Amino acid sequence: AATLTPLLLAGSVNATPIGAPTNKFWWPEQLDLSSLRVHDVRSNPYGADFDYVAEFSKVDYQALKNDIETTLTNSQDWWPADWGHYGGLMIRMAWHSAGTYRVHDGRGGADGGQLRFDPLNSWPDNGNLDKARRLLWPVKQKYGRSVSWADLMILAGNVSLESMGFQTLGFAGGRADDWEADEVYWGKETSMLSNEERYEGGELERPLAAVQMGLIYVNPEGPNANMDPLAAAQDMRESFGRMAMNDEEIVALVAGGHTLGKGHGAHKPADCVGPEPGAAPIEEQGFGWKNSCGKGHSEDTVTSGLEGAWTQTPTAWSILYLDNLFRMDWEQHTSPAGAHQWRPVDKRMHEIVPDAHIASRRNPPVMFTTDIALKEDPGFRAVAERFWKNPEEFDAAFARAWFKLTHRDLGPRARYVGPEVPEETYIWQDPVPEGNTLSDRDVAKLKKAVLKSGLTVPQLVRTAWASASTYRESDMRGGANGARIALAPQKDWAVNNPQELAQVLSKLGAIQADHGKVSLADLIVIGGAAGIEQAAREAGHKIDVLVTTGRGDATQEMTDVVSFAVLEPKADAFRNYYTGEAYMPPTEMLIDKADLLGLTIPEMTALLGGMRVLGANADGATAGVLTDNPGTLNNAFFVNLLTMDNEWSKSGEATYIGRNRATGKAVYTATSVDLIFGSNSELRAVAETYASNDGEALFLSDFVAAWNKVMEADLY
Ligand code: HEB
Repeated sequence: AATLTPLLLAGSVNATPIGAPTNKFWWPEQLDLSSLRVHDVRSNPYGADFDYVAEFSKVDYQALKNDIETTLTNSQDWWPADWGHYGGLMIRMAWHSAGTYRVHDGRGGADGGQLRFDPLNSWPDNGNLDKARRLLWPVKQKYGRSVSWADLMILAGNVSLESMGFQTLGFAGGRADDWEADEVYWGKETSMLSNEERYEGGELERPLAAVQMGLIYVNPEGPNANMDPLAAAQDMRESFGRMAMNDEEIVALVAGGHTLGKGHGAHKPADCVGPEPGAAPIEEQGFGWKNSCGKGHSEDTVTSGLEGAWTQTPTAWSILYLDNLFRMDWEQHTSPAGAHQWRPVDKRMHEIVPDAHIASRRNPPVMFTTDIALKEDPGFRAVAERFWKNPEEFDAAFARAWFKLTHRDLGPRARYVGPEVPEETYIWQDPVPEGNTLSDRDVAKLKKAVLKSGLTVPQLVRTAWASASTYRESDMRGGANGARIALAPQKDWAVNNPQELAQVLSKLGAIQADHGKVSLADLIVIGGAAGIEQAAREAGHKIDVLVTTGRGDATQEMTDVVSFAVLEPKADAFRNYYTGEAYMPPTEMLIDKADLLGLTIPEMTALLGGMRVLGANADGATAGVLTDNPGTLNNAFFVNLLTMDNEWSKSGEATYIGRNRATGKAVYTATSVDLIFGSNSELRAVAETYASNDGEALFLSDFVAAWNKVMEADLY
């Protein structure tokens, strides 16, 4: 009989042997399109038609919560619970699942259940959260497709809080699981827990929010472990600010979270702890950080290296965290793992905390430098003292901040599912009142009215795009619904040419008033559709751009100006717009925007080429308008980009000039986000399909479909 070769046994049957250089290695500067290809439905074992919301709606929610609650106190010998209760561990998992969220690009957060995948799965800050998920596996297994990991991790945090005596505001489900890691920029560093690359002139690089690679937010020992509570406070403000949290919310979250559970640093990590899950040997079966000291768990556990509980009752909700913080004086000391932390100066306090595993042992309460920051920083202190003296205020603030933390990236309330959705609306949910659905006849009438108003095709297209394209799939904020383009801060954004926008909106406003039933939000989209139909007619094509209606108009009071400011485009390749404030080069910002809009590579290509010939550039700029008849919807952009009749040369930082090869005459100008569709081999392949003689019909239908995808992205 044939025997398997050792090579096969070792599993070396990959298409690419380990370590073989990829295109990224050979040509690191090449534009990376991969973020537009992740989350392919082929990776989803439940298939394209799987409707998670429908599945979750059917769950016996109370039974699910009961099962989680039972798990919390059913201590397992392979990972015994501290004080017989897994609540602290689960709350930390929920917070780390949600806490990667960042406002600048809306990425990170609990949705998708990304904590299951590397890099997050293996980040040093997520140490031993692999155990938390494995403890929940029997519950996940029992409910299968009807509860996602993404929901389960957050719900486990809620049930833990409730089981320990805290009243939460509730829970909304609806986070469908991803099946692979998101492509997220987590920083340039090439080693964990370093930050040498992410500060420039003291400013944390956008869109990052964590101060070090591999941390959810900040270093518990202060910036670069400097043990300086005031400097730690600055880091906390910056990082939590990028999670949309203010002083009040920061204090509530940190004090509330550290009311429960403990840190783990029983031994020096170097002596005991094996590789993280991503690097662990196959027989570890997805676990990491195998601990070879003592029992390897319980009183020998090593996670962060910081050791100890903050309160005397770490499995019961209380005011003791703030009470301890303010009543006691704190001195630095070193954990058994060698980490720097704080304990009470008063030695009598060193035996007030029962040990998590050894009945005869008692320990001091501890604080980390980031906890001491709540006492030392004047801003934090004012809030913390108020909470300390008014425990009900503390409870209410923690409940609100916890709900926001864990639901912020789930998108608008329309996406919330389940029996525990709070009645109250919060401004961070970007509320939008309901609108009216219009008949086809109404829409047709409005399209005519808009075209008769004197508004031009570029104006209509630009305005609709400006309204809808703020949408980002990452946290489902922005979009056309609400017509916030007519409100501060959006109406004043440079990219929207405030003066022109005001004129367009006033004309549309008149039509809206005349009609009576249509919302401004719908009318803006109807205007865009009318403009596109008109431009297609100019090219001799009769097309019908369908419009879904029902959008409402938000008011200024419903709009958090500060929180909307982060949606301002510093670059928008589709409008050939780029500013020095963009945090990546133009072509990378193009991919980023396409990714945030949820576009595929063909959709991105068709949209950009279409927007150019429609003359939709910001401020009517002509770069990339590779057509002799702007305002005419055809495939001219692609034909004129790919033709060998023209030759391109650089004319500025990212601007180019195209000259006729025969006459030398300058015919077009363009930017790098135009020329990339001829230069990048994979984008060129798509551009060719639209430039071909049989490509115009395909282009038109792809353009309209992609356009509508953007217009409707925020309708749930
Ligand atoms: Fe936390 C724990 C840090 C915030 C909740 N913390 C923990 C630890 C650390 C930390 C280091 C330890 C871990 C171990 O195991 O070793 N935090 C931190 C920091 C911060 C925080 C730095 C910022 C400042 N937390 C937080 C928040 C929350 C929390 C916000 C919620 C809300 N934590 C928590 C808990 C715990 C912790 C619950 C416990 C866990 C257990 O028990 O296991």
